[in-house]
Amino acid sequence: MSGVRIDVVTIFPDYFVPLDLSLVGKARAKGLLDVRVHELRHWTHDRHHTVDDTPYGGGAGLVMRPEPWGEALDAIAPADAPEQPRLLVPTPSGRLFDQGLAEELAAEPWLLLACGRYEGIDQRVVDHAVTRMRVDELSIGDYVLNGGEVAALVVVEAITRLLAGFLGNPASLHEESHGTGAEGGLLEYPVYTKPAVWRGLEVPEVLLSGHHANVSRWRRDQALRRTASRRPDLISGQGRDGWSAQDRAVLDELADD
Ligand code: JAH
Repeated sequence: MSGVRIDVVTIFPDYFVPLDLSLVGKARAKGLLDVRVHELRHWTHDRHHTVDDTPYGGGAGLVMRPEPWGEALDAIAPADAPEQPRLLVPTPSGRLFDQGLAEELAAEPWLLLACGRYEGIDQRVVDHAVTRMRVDELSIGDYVLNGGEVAALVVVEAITRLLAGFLGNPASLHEESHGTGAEGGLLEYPVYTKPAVWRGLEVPEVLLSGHHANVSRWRRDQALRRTASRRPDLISGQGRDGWSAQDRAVLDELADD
């Protein structure tokens, strides 16, 4: 297992302190993951380490200047080197980052996350990078953050738990919400643990029955109901085929009311 190298470029390296903790920290300790965080201001030359300037064409806010980014990318991934990273740029206007893309990225040897701030990075940084490396502008959802750092953390964590799973406990990775495996595309069923009655609320009887086929069917029905109610886009996206007779019965019943 060679693992994944992830370089991160940011003006706020402190955002990435959590990567030393927990599962990400363990994956790093095991050699599954090699994260290197770089401070963009290292590649500035003026006394104030300026990384931003006013936008051409006017308008509010500031834009990240291209020169420090160009020097950072050249230093981390020299243009004449045979191997190049896949450049990932978090931005609200990017391609949606989902579980499928997480799985794809977990199979890459080398990723470079470029975290912008302000109104974003001068577009020529991406336009130049595409001449020598694969580039994806990524969105983790339809909301605006103050910069790409938090989105980059999300991307690193989603990838890391897949790396840990490849060696550790692959089964647990497959039966969860948004997995692309057997139950892929459905939300999780509700889960319960002891005590069997808590504040007058009972655990569903079937889960105490020991009847594994009934438990499986109940969980599948719950997952379908939840998904139809909370994320109908995930149901319609799958078409009419691909459902079992029992799945169809549940979905048809939900469609009636
Ligand atoms: C905001 C640079 N999809 C979430 C997301 C990702 C990045 C940013 N905002 C939201 C962002 C400002 C500057 C990136």
